[in-house]
Amino acid sequence: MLNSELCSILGIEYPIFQGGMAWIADGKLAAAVSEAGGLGIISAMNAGADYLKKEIETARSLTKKPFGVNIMLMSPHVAEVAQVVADLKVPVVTTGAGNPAKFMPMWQEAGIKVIPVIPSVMLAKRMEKLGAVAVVAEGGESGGHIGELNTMALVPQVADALSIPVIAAGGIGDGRGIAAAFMLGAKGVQMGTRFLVANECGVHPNYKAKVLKASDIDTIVTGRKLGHPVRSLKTSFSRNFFMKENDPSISNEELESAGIGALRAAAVDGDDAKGCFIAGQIAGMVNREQSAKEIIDELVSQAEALLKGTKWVR
Ligand code: TUI
Repeated sequence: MLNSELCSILGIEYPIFQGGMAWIADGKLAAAVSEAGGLGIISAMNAGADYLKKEIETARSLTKKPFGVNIMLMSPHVAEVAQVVADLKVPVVTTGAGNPAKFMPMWQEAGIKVIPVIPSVMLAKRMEKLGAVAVVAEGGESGGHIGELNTMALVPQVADALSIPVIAAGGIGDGRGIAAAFMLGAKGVQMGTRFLVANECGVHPNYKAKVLKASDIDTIVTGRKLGHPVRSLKTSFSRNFFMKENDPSISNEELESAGIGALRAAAVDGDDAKGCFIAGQIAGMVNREQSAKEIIDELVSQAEALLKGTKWVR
């Protein structure tokens, strides 16, 4: 059985996280992944306290196993959702798109295991010092907000610098990616795009169809000029955004306003013209819909076959 110290730290069967995809990863998807033995993660995204409380309740009604909440630190509601996870004592909190330092004492007091997503060694070291139980090292192959480094370079450097476990994310689509991540020093993986097409994922059908159809070169990074690069599928919206970014007559304010609501338009409405369909570079490997359990079982059996004879399979 595929296993690492992450499993005993978190009380999960397999060291596989489902990424906290904004507007996509809800209580139902998180519960399905946790039930299958991984760690399901609810995205608090840009919503307020009421949305998050409802999704946590849903997850708790569907599974007794541990699950996590991802807090997007650029959310306008970050303070209130940070309080909700503390009040409801969710087992695990992951954070993204910023430095969670100011919330960590409150979460730790509530007994929450904090696992920040980090794009660099410097931030990883800071998080370890502040008491993070692990970090997710996310490379630029991933969908969404990305840093400078890719997974192949980032993961071993973070693993060398820390004594807490490192979870690799970005560019992992199957058991080969998991085995490779372990070879780079990771003790677990986080995957988003692969779980986006899970049967239990309630994202708009147009979104799933786009991921299923995507090839290796179908993602693009926009937002570099604004200081927050985001990887998404090539669509009329993202190509248009990319063109605007490279047009000096268009201001940053105008660009920012073009991006508002784009994640929701993709995930909830499946809107081709206004939506930002976030996905990672492995979208080209995701070609069929499966249940969360089928995905986890397949990943585990592929990774076990490759890692047989190592200490990660016992
Ligand atoms: O956060 C993500 N992926 C995301 S967030 C998102 S929603 C969004 N909305 C508006 C603008 C941008 C994004 C969609 N996808 N992944 C985790 C991640 N965190 N990647 C990179 C980082 C990160 C970047 C800088 C973490 C910390 C950080 O720290 C800078 C600092 O403040 O020191």
